[in-house]
Amino acid sequence: MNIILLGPPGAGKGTQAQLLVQERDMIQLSTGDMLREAKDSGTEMGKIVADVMARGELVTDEIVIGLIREKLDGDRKGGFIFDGFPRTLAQADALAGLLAEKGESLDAVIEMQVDDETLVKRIVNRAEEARAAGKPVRADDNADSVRIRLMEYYKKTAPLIGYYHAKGQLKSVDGLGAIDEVRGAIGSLLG
Ligand code: B4P
Repeated sequence: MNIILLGPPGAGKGTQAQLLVQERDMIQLSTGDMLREAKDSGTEMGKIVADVMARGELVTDEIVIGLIREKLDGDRKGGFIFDGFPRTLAQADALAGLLAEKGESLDAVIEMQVDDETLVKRIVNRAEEARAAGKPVRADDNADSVRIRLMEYYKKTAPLIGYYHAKGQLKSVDGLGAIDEVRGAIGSLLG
């Protein structure tokens, strides 16, 4: 099974992807995690993406598609969870091509619906919790970056909802409940 978790920043894509990994032995492909890893390891690519991410903007399609292409060559176990990818129509087209090359297809695109006020609260809360625990705070978890992340989402990523709806692959869940409730809703959709 290959699925996409689609939704605005802070919708809980990463949170639910990790639960699916535990329950279904799937492989989580989080472009956000891959980019943060590149940034922390100080590679050339990491230097290029660090400022873009801190501002809350999207990294170029070329870089992100390259990262996903490499991972699709690896182990697939119970299938892939695309977490935070695709985020543009160009990325969605690229993913369809990459999967077709491997004789694979998408089983579902799960759109996680959460209102803007809750998203901002969750992200600010994550920053506060990290600070209180003496842990590093994500460079993009601040009010200015969150505003830009939301603008980027509505401009570039939200059109994917119509794109996948037209293909008959879109399923939506209410992402407002507690983590366990959202997990249950996704589980029911996937069967
Ligand atoms: P991501 O790492 O994908 O981060 P995100 O969208 O902000 O988070 P997510 O929805 O996974 O929320 P999470 O579970 O963490 O992207 C970061 C940046 O990387 C982007 O802005 C961009 O610059 C770049 N990037 C990534 N992919 C890209 C792509 N394909 N193309 C271009 N650029 C790309 O949850 C957030 C918080 O809410 C957590 O604290 C969590 O504990 C909490 N939470 C989750 N579910 C909850 C629930 N049900 N109730 C209460 N709290 C909940």
